[in-house]
Amino acid sequence: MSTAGKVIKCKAAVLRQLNKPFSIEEVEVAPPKAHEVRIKMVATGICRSDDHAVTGSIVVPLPVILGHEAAGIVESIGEGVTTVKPGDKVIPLFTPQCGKCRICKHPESNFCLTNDLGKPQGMLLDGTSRFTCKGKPIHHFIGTSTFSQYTVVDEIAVAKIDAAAPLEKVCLIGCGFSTGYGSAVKVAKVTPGSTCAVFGLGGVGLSVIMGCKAAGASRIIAVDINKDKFPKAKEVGATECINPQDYKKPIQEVIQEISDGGVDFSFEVIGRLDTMVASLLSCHGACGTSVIVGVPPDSQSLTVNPMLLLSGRTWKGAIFGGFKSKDSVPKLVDDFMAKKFSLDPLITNVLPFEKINEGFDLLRSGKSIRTILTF
Ligand code: COD
Ligand code: ZN
Ligand code: ZN
Repeated sequence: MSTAGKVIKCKAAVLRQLNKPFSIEEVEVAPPKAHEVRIKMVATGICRSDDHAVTGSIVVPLPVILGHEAAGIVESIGEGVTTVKPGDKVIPLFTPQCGKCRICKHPESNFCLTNDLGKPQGMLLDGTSRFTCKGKPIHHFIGTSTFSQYTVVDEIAVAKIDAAAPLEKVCLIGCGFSTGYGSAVKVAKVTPGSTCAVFGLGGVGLSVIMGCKAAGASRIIAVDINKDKFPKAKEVGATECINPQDYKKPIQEVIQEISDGGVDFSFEVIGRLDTMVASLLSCHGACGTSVIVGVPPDSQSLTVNPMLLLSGRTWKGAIFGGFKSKDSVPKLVDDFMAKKFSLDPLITNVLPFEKINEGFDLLRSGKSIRTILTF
């Protein structure tokens, strides 16, 4: 029996209080309104940013259904939807692409003005929620809310992908992989033969390494305080791995010494102010480019000496690897299907959705790269 046009009752992981486990609750998911799409979730990754929302270092309105790195199948569509249809395999897009705003029209930028990342409202574009629990509204999370058996997203926040794609793998293209890979190939524009340094070897940092390698970097220096991350970093392309705790001097001095004054491209993929400065100083003062990938805890800021940039450095950052999401996600899935990169090294654990709290424990203990929850 078709569920189109009807309210769907299903299970979702609801966060009601900061720093508390998720509770699996029955929620009601309203049918999609005009220009919206209801999706049956098949697989979702657990990203560090979801955990940042749990701890409050990313501030979002509660109660909320988190999750933003996922893949699923369209269950039904609202009026006027033309780019997806029921049965299509799709990836939700936490950075939407409206195609109309100044940023979408800009050839290089991707941070569409309709995004809900800066000052999150926790609602769909029309300012309302499609989720209720016992009649009370639950907030959306960056327009995606994938920790639910069903979710509703705006049409500008969903991309149709290859019908043959394995959803339990390509879900990572919804955030971690693309964020890292794009930071190397699209934001930094890593050049063949160059030297790179990557700070932080979680799922996103490893994806940066894959991007550096794909772009032809000849040296990739991987930096982490957890040496257990080194074997995997080498597997995906790091040529050397260093632990700042093994040195008395600051890590940027170590990197400058081993790279003739500084690397060509450096990446901060941790989300800490001190490592953003260390990463900046690790790239060459006259010709280096440093990219910020991590988001620091809410409202923290940095003071830097302008001379660090006047000497010729470039300092930049981007969300979602600089990719225009609706255009790029289907192409990244095609590249995955054509075996241009592998997602297997990023997937360390697969758990049923109900074990979401176990998945977060694995992330917090540093034991997992990515846990995929399957529905
Ligand atoms: N020095 C070196 N390494 C460190 C340090 C330190 N002081 N502190 C922690 N680390 C290492 C950890 O051991 C770990 O290996 C790694 O840094 C971080 O990895 P994860 O697994 O915690 O995180 P990822 O890879 O899943 O995500 C990292 C981001 C920085 C990308 C993420 O936390 C973030 O800030 N995302 C926001 C960026 C974004 O695009 N957000 C939108 C949706 S994600
Ligand atoms: Zn993420
Ligand atoms: Zn836009």
